Amino acid sequence: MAIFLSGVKPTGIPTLGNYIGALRNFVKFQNEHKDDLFVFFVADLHAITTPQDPKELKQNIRNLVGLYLACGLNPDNMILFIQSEVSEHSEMGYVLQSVTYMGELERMTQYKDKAQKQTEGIASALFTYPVLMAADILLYDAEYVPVGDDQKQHLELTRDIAIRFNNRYGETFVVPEPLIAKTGSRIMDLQNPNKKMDKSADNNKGCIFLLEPLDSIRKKIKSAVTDSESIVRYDVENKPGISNLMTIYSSLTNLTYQEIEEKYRGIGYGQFKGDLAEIVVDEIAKIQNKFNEIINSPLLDQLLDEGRQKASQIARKKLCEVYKKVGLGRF
Ligand code: AQP
Repeated sequence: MAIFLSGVKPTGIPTLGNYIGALRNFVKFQNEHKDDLFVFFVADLHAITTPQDPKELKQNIRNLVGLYLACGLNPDNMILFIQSEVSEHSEMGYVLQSVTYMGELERMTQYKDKAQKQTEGIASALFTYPVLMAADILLYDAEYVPVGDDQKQHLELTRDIAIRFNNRYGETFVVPEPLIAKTGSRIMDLQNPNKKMDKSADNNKGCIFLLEPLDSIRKKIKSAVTDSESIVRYDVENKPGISNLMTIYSSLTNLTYQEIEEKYRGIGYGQFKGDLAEIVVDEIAKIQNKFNEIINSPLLDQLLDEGRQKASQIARKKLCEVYKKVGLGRF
């Protein structure tokens, strides 16, 4: 049985980028690998690496759990939990800091990007974030980690940490593989197609949120930045706006870029954007309907309680093995 693992930070309402780059793939992999185990969590400890309003954070955690299920995750072969409820994550993170070098963390591009945006000082947790992420993964012996393209560098560091630990203390960790989709692994902001669509972006106009009113979604897609050529053609370098919209189109319809180009040959951007708006709205409306059905159901807490228990059991065993190998305590 293989183990797949991934998480999402509750720093806001997940975006269409999170959906296409991550959540949707979780569901796809789960459907394709019914005999394997899927470990999914709400990465709330990661969320507080940048300032969060406590009330909003609480609400975002709940909403994210609802969205995980509304997007189609199947409780049958899944362990679903909230990261901060399984204390082994922080404990393992600390041990792994002892085999991670400052230079490695200084090279992380996400740290550099996010650090620049902090106006009231940079939390040291933002710097050590990738080590906690390594702990999240290595605690469960996860073989596969489905993520968007922006997490690739963190995954590489996780692999390096696992290999270094194994070399120093003996075979302990499974070295995980990232699973990054060929299309849609980096959905860009609709107003600034050179920047990733971020759920905590300063300007929301270029971001589509999964719980946003459908009309607002239509408007955002119709006013997405494109170019003056008015030819639907995939060319990231010269036409980043339309190429990003084509990526969204392709991800949600499975049409290739060539098929989309043929379909819209001789037709302007207006028709293309109108069609895309309806495709996105159809997909998100289904998620919102399901979300509204389940968000107040006791099933959520039931799943989270069970998830916490199962996750703790696996994580505690791994943590004890690590403490023993490192020589800590009386193990
Ligand atoms: N724009 C994106 N396109 C494709 N995939 C994306 N992911 C995030 N943004 C895009 C993938 O979603 C998963 C969960 O991400 P996360 O919330 O844990 O952290 P993030 O990568 O930092 O995402 P955000 O939305 O940009 O959050 P904020 O604004 O809070 O920093 C990951 O697999 C990620 O790759």
